[in-house]
Amino acid sequence: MSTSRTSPSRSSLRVRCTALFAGLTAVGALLAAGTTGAHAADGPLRDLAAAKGKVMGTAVTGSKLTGTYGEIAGREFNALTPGNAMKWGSVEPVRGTFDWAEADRIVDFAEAHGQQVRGHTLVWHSQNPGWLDNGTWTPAQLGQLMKDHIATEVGRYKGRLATWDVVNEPFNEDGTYRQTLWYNGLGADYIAQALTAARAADPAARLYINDYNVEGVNAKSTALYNLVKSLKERGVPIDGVGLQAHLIVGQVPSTLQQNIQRFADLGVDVAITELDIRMQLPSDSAKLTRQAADYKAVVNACVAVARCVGVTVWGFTDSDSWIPDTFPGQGAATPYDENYAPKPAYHAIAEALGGTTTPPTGACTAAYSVTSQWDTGFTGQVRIACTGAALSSWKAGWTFGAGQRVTQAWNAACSQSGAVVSCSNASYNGSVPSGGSVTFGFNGSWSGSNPVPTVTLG
Ligand code: 9MR
Repeated sequence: MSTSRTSPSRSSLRVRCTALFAGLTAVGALLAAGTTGAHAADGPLRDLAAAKGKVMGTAVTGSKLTGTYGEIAGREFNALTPGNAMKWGSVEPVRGTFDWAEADRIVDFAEAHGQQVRGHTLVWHSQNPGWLDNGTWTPAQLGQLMKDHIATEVGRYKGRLATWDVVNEPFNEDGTYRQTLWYNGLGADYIAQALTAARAADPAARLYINDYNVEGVNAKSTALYNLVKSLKERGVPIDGVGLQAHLIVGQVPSTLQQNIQRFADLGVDVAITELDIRMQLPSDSAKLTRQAADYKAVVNACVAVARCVGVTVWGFTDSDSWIPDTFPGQGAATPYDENYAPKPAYHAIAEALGGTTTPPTGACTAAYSVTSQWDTGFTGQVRIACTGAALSSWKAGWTFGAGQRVTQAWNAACSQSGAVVSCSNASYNGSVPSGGSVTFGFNGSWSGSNPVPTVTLG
């Protein structure tokens, strides 16, 4: 389970105001610009992805593959990953008693819709059956159990699955091996043994190691890198690495593309396997816009590297996401809302996959103006206005370029640290409806010059 990234993200719609009147000293001059985002007109995502030679997948729950959920899953995605249906605890809850119903349903659905299936997952420390977790096994018994499980499950779907997440989440955050049933019983070689068994069971399936918090260059991803390198050197069958990408709004690692590239340079494929980007609830248009930019950044990074085979979202609708149960107060992490309406993130994915954009349909803008100025002081104001979009709370920030300081503010709470000013709404004016506006003001000091800053709205 991916729970190590726990800090809540700050909502931060970035609305850049263009400096039309830099060096302004006159009264009433205006700076404004910015938008909540252009919408891609097109879809389905699977066609855009296919045109780029990429996979656009989603995790699914087999029992839900009817009605609107089924329509979207079939229409928009060219790959499916069973969210839970192929885990050991699902398929063999009682030793020797198998339940393939949901897994079969997903594979059948995928074949009927011309979709790949990513098998998930064979060897993991979580969601194992009780009989396995609670049993007492010699290393030999444990190794046999693992190989038999792989032979049974991979064998069942031989020739039908494109890919398997053979080993899931083998590392700790510091890059040491996670102490699991498998590691403790078999040592680190359980990974090579599992991959070898999977290759034997289905020589055509692409075999992956999959983990979370390995999206950027860090200790954990470097441990994974070193493992893949050594497996390749030893001739162990390893075809790819899965970067799960359970991310937080505003926190896409800046080294994502570089990290994808370094794995690709080892001669393996890379897939973004479980993408979701969570936020503190409630969502608002600013957070959703920032989330869209984050989705776009992730898809862009994959598109930019030839061996990145594609992106899978971990559930396509907020009504089918693991986030709210695991991170109370957080959610809205997927590209569709709970009522199956595409969110800005959906359009951002489409754009990153080469979809054409149409003019913005909604925008909130911030306009900074100096309303009066005297020898050492000035009065300024910022007007936030929305058209075709709305805000339920806001923050406006800027960096003064010439030593100005805010001395007093009204209709907002402002603080200044160095040159950086941050203002947030008062209790009574956080809401800016479509067609509405809010203005706050401040007094400031200046000397020499009083250039107009760029305002970021969030
Ligand atoms: O989405 C899965 C959720 O329904 C399960 O309750 C959870 C249990 O750990 O597993 C979720 O999927 C996980 C995936 O299999 C591996 N990476 C982390 C995912 C989120 O926990």
